[in-house]
Amino acid sequence: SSNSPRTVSLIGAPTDVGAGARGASMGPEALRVAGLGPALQARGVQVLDRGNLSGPPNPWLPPVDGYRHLDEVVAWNRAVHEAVHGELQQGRMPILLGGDHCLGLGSISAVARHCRETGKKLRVLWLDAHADFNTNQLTPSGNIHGMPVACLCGFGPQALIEIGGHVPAISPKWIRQIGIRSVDEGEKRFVHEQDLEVFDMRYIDEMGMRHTMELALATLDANTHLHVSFDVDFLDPEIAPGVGTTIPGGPTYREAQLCMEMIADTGLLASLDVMELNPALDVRNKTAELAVDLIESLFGKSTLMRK
Ligand code: 6HN
Ligand code: MN
Ligand code: MN
Ligand code: MN
Repeated sequence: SSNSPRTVSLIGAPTDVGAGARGASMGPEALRVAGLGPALQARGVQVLDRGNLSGPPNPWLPPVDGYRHLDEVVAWNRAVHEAVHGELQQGRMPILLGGDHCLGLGSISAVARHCRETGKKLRVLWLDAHADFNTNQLTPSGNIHGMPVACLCGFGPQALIEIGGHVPAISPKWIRQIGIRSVDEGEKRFVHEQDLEVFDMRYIDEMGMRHTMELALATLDANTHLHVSFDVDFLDPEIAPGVGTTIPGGPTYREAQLCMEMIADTGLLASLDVMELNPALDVRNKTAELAVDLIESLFGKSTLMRK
């Protein structure tokens, strides 16, 4: 059983303004070339490809006040926010094709706004090697793709945190982070201080992906809007080299499949981000193909029929 919408909308956001490496701007097209649309159609959902959003080019400048390209990041996030919110309002499931992960702010603030408007409870699964919980004071890079979770929780520049019209957009209590294995020194303290629920790689090593997902999905109910923000660098770089910030020691192919399958089993997935895919660093589009394979599992593909 599922209360997820039967129509999904693909929204491309071809930019890397929030990243430290160029190339995530080519992510949306690589996912299309890898067959995302037909793969979703084969899962029995109707697919609308809304094409790509547009926004300012990447000026490739150093950070100012601890933020790189803040104006450009704001412009792209506004466009993402409006597009994602529009699709939700039409009763469709938005799938944001990144683009770097700074755009998770625009996407999730739109989902949060929709949940406020409809009385839904929001849960965010953040699948990532990184916590993305930096501020301009804590960041080692100034790259805003390392800050979207903090911005969503109200810690960030005014122009970014107020995009959804409600500050903070979400509570740290609504987030479950999975696969984390690279957190900067100051960021670590802040994650602890804000009491983020993090299932890091040590937790997954010790308890297994099954138990991890059981806990991460434990407080869902029929009124929950489940959002998945999938940073492709969540995956082990041995299987997913096509990302800008590879960190060794991530989930294997089987662990990632189980993660996606257990999310699918909830029947509650209602919006998705697929972020940080970087075709300039990929090998014959194999990371994009892997992402599509995992998204098929997220939409219920399994080897045998399950009851
Ligand atoms: N991502 N923590 C590092 C930074 O620069 O803040 C890396 C962030 C990576 C962000 O992969 O979405
Ligand atoms: Mn990320
Ligand atoms: Mn990451
Ligand atoms: Mn258990």
